[in-house]
Amino acid sequence: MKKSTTLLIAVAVCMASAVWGANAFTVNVMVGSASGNPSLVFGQGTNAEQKAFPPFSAMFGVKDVYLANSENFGAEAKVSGDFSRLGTDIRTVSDDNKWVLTAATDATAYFQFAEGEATLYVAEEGVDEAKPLPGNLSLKAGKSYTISTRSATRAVVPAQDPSGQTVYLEADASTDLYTGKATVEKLGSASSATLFLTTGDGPIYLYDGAKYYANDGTSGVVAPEAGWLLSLDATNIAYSGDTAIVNFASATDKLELSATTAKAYKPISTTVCVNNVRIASVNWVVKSTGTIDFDGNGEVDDNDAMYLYNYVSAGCPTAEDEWFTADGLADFTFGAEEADLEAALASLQGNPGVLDFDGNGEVDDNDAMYLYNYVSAGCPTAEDEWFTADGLADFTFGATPEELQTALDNLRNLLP
Ligand SMILES: [Ca+2]
Ligand SMILES: [Ca+2]
Repeated sequence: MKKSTTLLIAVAVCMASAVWGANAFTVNVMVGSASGNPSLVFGQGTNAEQKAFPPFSAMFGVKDVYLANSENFGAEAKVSGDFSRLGTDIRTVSDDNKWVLTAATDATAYFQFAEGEATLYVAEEGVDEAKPLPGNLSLKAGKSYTISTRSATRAVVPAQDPSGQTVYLEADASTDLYTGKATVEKLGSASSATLFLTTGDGPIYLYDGAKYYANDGTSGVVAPEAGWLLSLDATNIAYSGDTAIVNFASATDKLELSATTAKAYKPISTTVCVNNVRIASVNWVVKSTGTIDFDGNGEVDDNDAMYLYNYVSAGCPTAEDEWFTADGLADFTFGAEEADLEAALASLQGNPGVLDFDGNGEVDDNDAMYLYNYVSAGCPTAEDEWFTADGLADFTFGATPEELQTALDNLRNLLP
């Protein structure tokens, strides 16, 4: 009985492969907004190596990860093979391939095919059934989501927590910049390392404690005004393109790195190699708390304000409240299509914490009106000094000056 069952399954799998075949494709993953640069790219069977732009999540292959990159996993290498997949994509076209997405904070991920197409399914950790991968997916912090071309796929729990390789930069209130630190263990007694730096946008400068180095090979003592600043205890930095060769300044077995940037810059990734062995990849990410561009069209406008108004009016229904559908967000909006409404609902339900703009512990009419007033004023930033917290007060009830100020600070931080 057991044998025949096995045989039946084997035949069914072969037939499925023969009928459907497996396609080459790549998918762009945008986090927090459907527009702009992808944060990640995954796929299979593509020729070009994809640069990794890891945000606060990391996607890596499971099936062939150790085989395809075995040369990167010497016995001394201290990183999991999983991570090497970030930059190289899965080359083998196979229905057995899986990609595991994990999130360190609640977020909405948007998926768009960049090349080819395939029918994809997603299985959430702790949920038995896989479902067709939607155009946008609400990710819950700490969960893993396994994407596959197989409808019967089960969620894979990653062997290594990718968040351990990601540094979330925290806001420094005194400078309005974001900062974070990482420690990389050096390999043996090596005295130098090669750093590979990748970024979605914005320049990266290196700082050795005395001089600033730019990637055109120049250096100076004046701090750069914009971009990423990466400090490290190194000397004799030779920085060109996206590669820097550095000598360790101290003989300790650790390399200390710290990064500073402004909110506007997308995540960067630092890969440290010693003697041609990758010893660590650190992803530097400005801590994201969500967005008020609920439909992900790249703008915060009247529609976003009305989605929230309608959502609050309906009592902030969660994903479990199946009576509430995306159409329930449509009142008073203009030109919002079904996809916009669905994206907005996913965003609203996926990031409930950020909607309590005034921090009074509830998402209520006042929060909806702050956003309405803020959008009506043209979403003024901190540079627009003419706009003060009082400008959020219209149509609210009982909002204190402190709550209005908290709401304004939060709304400014949530601009895309
Ligand atoms: Ca929008
Ligand atoms: Ca509130």
